[in-house]
Amino acid sequence: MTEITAPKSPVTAAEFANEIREQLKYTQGVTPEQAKPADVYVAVSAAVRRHLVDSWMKTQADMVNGNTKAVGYLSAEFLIGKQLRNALLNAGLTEQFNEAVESLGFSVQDVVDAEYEPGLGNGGLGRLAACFIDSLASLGVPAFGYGIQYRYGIFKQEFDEAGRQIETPDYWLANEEPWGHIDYNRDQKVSFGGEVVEENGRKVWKPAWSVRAVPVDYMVPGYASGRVNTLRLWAAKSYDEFDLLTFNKSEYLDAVKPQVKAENISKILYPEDSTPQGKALRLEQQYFFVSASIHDAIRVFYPGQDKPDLTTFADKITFQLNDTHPVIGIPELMRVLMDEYGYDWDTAWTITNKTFNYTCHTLLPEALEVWPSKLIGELLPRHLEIIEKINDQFESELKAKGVADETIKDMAIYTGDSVRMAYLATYGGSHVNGVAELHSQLLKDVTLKNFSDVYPGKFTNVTNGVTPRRFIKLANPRLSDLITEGLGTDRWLSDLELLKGLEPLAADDEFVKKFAAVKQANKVDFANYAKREYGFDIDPNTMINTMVKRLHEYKRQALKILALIARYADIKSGRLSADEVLPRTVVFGAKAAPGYYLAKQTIQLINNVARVVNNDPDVKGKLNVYFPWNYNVRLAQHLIPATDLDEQISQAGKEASGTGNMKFALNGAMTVGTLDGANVEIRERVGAENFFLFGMTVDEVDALYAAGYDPKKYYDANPRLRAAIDMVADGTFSNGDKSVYADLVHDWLTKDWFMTLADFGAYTDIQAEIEALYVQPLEWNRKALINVANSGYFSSDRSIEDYLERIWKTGPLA
Ligand code: 6GP
Repeated sequence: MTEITAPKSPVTAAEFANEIREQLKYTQGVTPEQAKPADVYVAVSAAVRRHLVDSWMKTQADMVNGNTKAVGYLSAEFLIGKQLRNALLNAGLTEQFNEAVESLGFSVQDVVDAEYEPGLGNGGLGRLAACFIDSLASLGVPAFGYGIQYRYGIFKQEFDEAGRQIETPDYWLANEEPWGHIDYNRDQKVSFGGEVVEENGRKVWKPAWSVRAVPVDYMVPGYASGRVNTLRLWAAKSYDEFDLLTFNKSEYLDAVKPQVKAENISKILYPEDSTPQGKALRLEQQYFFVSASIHDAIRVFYPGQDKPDLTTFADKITFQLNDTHPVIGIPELMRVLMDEYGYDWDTAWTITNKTFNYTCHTLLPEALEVWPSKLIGELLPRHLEIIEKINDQFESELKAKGVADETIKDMAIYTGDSVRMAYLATYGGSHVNGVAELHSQLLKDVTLKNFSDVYPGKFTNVTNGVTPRRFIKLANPRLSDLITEGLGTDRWLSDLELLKGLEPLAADDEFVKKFAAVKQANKVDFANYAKREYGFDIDPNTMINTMVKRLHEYKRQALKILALIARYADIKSGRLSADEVLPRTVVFGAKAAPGYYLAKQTIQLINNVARVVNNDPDVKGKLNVYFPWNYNVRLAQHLIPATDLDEQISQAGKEASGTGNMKFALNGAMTVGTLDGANVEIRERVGAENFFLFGMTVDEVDALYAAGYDPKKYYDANPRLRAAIDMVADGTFSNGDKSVYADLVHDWLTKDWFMTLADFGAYTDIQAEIEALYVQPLEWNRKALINVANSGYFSSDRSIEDYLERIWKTGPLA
């Protein structure tokens, strides 16, 4: 008997169809006959929201009235993906939806396709935030996600004829967006600029301009918890939309200037990943959402109180700073407590320190934000004063602890010229965590070493995780059914460690064959999807080998493409006869930051290698390369379940964690990877014999740097590497034009900052091992199944439980 615990809604499909009809009629004013799939999508979404609203209101009331501290997850990015399927799942309405929509004469696919994916994040950091709010709700922990409702999300990626990345705006709000509720009545005022004056011995900030922060609320339904939390994304509006006087002078554009200035703040998500962009607008954005959120929390937790007792603030809510982007919240809470509520410095500091915690998501020093003091001074003069004072206090504290003067200087939060946000976060909050064991260790040993020496107790680790609801249940229904069959229960959806129960089934050939059949069916589905969406002709009978992530040198897409070129050259030159070659389809997905030149060249190269390889009759059926543009959550949900082999090949010591690696392992892909980020923990759990490890370790990388790294040596020593690079240089992938990739080639041969060339040999060597296993489908799938069985640890539910215990010190609502 299979135990099913999935939520079930009390309504029947027929009743749900009636609810949809009502929405169509009363909200949208169309009959089912007039309706388009997009109308039905909006109607269904509104109907699902209605099913969630009671739980949502009750969760809020219990949160405010109870004694359970809430979590405020402050994040510049929430890459939430499409909402409909997830909301249906958690409301227990999936079956009713399928039937109801058909009974209204629509195809489920068309209705689901009508939803436009919000792109409110760049990559890992933003998707992690989305997984975390899902898990918080599913665990019944009261929480707010606080961020920005960008009008334009991450850019839409297209490729031009030459294979170059073209960025176009992602106007995701062009049509009705039924999930976010704009709450004009709970707005906040956020101010900027001006000066600080002394009045009656007190500092008073006289700002020069203000914007109106309007919350847009998204429900975050938990899975089988009966709880619905809130994702509150702020939109910037102007207080003076329109200047009539100017307009009447026929200066039409000038008349809307104030509106444009205000609305610019929430206009666009910075298309950055791991590198800062020193722009005033970015700091405005950060302050905008953090200030609004802090005031919002005070409003929520001390309703109707003019003089709330904010000494209890840290018992009401704990703020998690998702990387450095919201760190201006530390001086902001200090300011609010002192200037708006009259607390003294020490009291304010105690509250602030208890309220904030900081998660670092990088190891690249250049990704730790540093703001010019001048900019902060112009935009937020009072905050700069507070930061200076925090820095003074910090220095005295360090002196008292006997820290050497030189070290104190190295640790400065405020250097005179600039403010180091990671240092401010580390000192200003209670805890600092990295996102995988190795990463947290490197933070302590390298990136934030001085801080960890002085404040060892602040540092902890919470290894990332992903939500099994979206990334197994919704993305891979076949595997979900098989897991439920194998375990005899669907409880694994809220307790992913139960997957361990699948391990004995890896010895059962019949079960392994079913598992293999699931993968094969997913591959066929993906081939159809890729045909429909991109026009690709993918052969589902080849190995699907995937590398999807932001395009960054440290992630080393270059290693993959060079190895692929070497393979191509092997076949072309006859070194490998065509029948010796295991047929592979390599799929890339990646966006490059628009100003990141080498990353964009790499994209162009991948596209052109794809063009050449896919059109070469000599390798037909043996090697194919596809690069679906605009990688996003939707594509991930289709591609990950269909992947046989996943690439996690960053230079050791550079990828903080990775979360794609977890999604692939949980969906039964094998991984080829370096000892980096969470790969280390994945390998530990699934077993070294079930993971294709290659490449230098962190220590070996360091030693090679220290000894003086010369990439040219590797080029000279390895003929296959040389052949591959020469082909890039000689115009094979640029119609004979040698200039196209000259800079890329030059970088490889002279700098190669992330040691792609040094790891090339190890990477190409391990391919033989991979292919030897792949030709034994039963053994390959056995190992893939063992990966699934041992990856339950990588649920974001477990990550959240670790945060609750190690950092937030709170739990579910009673
Ligand atoms: C990313 C890290 O690069 C990735 O390794 C990690 O899995 C993810 O965060 C979630 O923790 N970092 C970013 O996206 C980023 O912008 C500043 O870091």
